[in-house]
Amino acid sequence: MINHDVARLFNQIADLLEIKGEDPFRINSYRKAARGIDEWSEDLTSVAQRGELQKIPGVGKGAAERITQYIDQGHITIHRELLDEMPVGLLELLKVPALGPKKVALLYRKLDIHSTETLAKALDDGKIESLPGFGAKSVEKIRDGLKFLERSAGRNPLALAIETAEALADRIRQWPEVKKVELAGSARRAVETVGDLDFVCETDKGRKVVQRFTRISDKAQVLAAGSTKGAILIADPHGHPLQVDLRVIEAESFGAALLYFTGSKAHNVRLREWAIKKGFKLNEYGLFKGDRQVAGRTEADIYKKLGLPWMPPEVREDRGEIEAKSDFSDLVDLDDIRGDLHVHTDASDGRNSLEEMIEAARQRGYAYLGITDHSQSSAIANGLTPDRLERHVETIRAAAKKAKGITVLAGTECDILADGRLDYPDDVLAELDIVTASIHSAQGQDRDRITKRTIDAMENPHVDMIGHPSGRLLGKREAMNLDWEKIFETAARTQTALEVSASWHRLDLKDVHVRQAIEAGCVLVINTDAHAITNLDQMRWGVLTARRGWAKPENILNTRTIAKLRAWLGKRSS
Ligand code: DGT
Ligand code: CA
Ligand code: CA
Ligand code: ZN
Repeated sequence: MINHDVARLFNQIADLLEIKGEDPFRINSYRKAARGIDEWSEDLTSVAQRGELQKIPGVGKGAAERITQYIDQGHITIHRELLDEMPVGLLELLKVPALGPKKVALLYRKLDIHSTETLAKALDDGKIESLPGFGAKSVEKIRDGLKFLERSAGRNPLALAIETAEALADRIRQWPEVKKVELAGSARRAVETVGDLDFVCETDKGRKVVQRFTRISDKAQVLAAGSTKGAILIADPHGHPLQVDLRVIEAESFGAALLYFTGSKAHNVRLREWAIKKGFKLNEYGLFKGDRQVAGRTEADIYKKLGLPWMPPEVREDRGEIEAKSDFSDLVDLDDIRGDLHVHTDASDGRNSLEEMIEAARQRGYAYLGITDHSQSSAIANGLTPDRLERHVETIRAAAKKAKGITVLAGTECDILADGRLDYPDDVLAELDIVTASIHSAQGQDRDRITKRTIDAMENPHVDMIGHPSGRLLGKREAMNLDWEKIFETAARTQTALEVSASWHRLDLKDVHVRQAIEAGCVLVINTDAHAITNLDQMRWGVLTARRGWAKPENILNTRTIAKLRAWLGKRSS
């Protein structure tokens, strides 16, 4: 499908023409054509073969010629010419949230600002305030916009994005004109980082709802406001800027819009192709047979008419889900989780006491809890020496006896040392109910060494699980350079569970590794690595990540009953 690429080129041509100060009519015709092309569900190449390009809304003779040129030559001459005569940095400037083509044009013509660097410099020099139409407020917006662009390409960790989204949705839902509001986009699909939030809102009073939306907070910056959509820039709970898009739509198209704006783009494209094969046309307004809408109110109606099961948003990535012949209704859910097997207490670096952690787990309805404080080499984490561990285990066993309705397992999160040894001797590990082994040091070792460290740990019969296997921290630290194939093969053979760390900083294993591990026959375990009772709530991020890897309850150790868990642990250490 080349449609999206062609539409993007057309929009870029329009932007560049606008910066140049060309005829608004001509600019507008490029934008109209871009919209028509982007919404057209059939590949342009086939349309061109039949000589029917001009049937696409917005596409006239000139646009049709340019599309043909793209198909024949892979580029569009006018686009090349514009890029030749204008600095490429202008395209980057157009990505700054507070800057549209009009403002970029002014900055370029009056101050020769043609890149994010020259923009940053002009901001520092205080030059922009002097331009007509650029008050202190819009300068502030540009400054924020630039920061937003610079900060790891503007992506936010999933958990922060969803927390922000849920708070916004609660507000939006209360407006009298709103019948329904749903989160869409990458956040609904639970992608590990989120570019911007997307909401789809059912209403007959679109303009009014958009107006309310742009006033949702006095700190929000308004990026766009119209009759069908609004966009604002707000701050997430950690003060990072986050763009929020809201689309308003009437009831008969709500499901179609939700489906479209949930994406992913790749899933949409595949679904549209599938629809065409079945003689339908699919867009964000509905599923059509000729001009007649045959579905659109709900996502489920649309999938059903297409002969497909409703697909959970987490699998909508064009990773084989449409062809899968699976209805995905049996993916693991938060309700399936019966316990958490990796938590810390104030015996090492946790904030809460053993009793508090047990009580919090019991209140969540968990059947079991694994206490896994740090081992001796984790000095900054107040890791336990064998002597302290021995006393800690006694305390845990005493508390376990008193705890009602929950089984408490005594364990450790044992460091895998830089030389590959474990941080406790085997006879110490043998006394424990559960052992997680994790790497916390020398993460930069080469692939062979770091892989061998993990594998050696798995070969130890006392080691039940590997904690946060890749060691990555979202947006902060890269994953270790591991040979995943070997890791999965060894984990499957030794039946060592691989953790899906639910900690919002980690999500580790990540989605694609979850899927590979399952295909390799591994057992997974979703743990929070909680260092405080409130962290137990992070289980949901791990479950979402596992669902993105198509995990079912039977793939996840901590969906098992305590009896089955005990049986599994018993088999391993014999
Ligand atoms: P993000 O925001 O970068 O984390 O990722 P998304 O997936 O939320 O992407 P976004 O916000 O640009 O657009 C939301 C959804 O809208 C996207 O997942 C699919 C749909 N969409 C947006 N643009 C296009 C497009 O050009 N073609 C198609 N087929 N779908 C699109
Ligand atoms: Ca988005
Ligand atoms: Ca968006
Ligand atoms: Zn831990």
